[in-house]
Amino acid sequence: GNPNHRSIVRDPKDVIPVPPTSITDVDPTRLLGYGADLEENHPGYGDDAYTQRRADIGRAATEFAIRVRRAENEHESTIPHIQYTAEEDACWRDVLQTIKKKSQDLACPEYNAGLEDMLAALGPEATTRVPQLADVDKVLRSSPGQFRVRPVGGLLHPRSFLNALAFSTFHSTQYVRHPNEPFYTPEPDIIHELVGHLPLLMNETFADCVRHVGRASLLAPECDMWHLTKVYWYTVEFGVMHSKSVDRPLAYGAGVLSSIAELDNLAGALDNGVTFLPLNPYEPLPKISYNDGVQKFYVSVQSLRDMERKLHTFADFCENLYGQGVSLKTWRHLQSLKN
Ligand code: NLE
Ligand code: FE2
Repeated sequence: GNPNHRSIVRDPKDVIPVPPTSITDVDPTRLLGYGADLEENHPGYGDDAYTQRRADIGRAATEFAIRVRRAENEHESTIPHIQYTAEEDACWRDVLQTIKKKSQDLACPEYNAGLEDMLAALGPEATTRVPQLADVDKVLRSSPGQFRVRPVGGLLHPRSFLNALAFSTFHSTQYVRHPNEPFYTPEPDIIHELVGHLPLLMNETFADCVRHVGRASLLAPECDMWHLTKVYWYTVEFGVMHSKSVDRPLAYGAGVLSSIAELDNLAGALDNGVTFLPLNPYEPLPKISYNDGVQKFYVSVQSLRDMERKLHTFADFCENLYGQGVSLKTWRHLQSLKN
């Protein structure tokens, strides 16, 4: 018989789910990552007051999500208002100051423009006090990127997180990182969202890239979810841009932009022999490790346009494949049998 026949038998994890048809279908309550007690590698581990504060702010986001889903009417004015403490404001001020300086040389120009526009739209208070997510949401909605934010209590389940991107919705945490380690935190916090993600989401081309990743995930079978999470991770979180006209890589990924330690790592990357891989979303990507310090390699694109073209084609490809009931994993397997 044909030896290829056996390999076509479907894994149950290949099954295509019922996709959400609007943002209301996307569940923001399934959290991954740090639990109620944090873990040993978290700077807030063992600090009961910090752990409590983080949990309280996170719970407000989850309660918001439940209210909204019940009402089926999501409005920006209902995003919880957080009364940030003087210590939290100081942490924001210090990180923002340092990143504004470093990003001049280390971030892509579209990021620097986005950060400036976002801060200008928020007003002078934004540089001294942690901006409210509700205010940032208004600014983003009326920017060329047309994104909106939804509060979330922590690291969201990949399917919910990626699906929401297809509906131009970015889930954002609201608690602030631990004050003892302002330069690097292992999980998303509001500084990471505000300084890392939201400035570039004002840019239409970048916002399109993010929507493409979301679109690729809508019909994805379970067995491809982790791969798509990696596509997101190595672009939107940790991607760098290496254009032919600039002699060094510039950050556009939020995890690099929101962390002074990551920016310094990127600054020394060329001298330290750090590897750069060109973006190829079709092939397996390296294992994600994000809570053990700075990146050991970066995935690069030439420009936002270059990335937009690649991710657009990739999302079309995924939609088509999934529409036929085939996973990327199975597709790769069939390709390898042909060769
Ligand atoms: N390491 C980043 C920072 O310190 O801002 C956060 C990464 C979240 C995935
Ligand atoms: Fe992030």
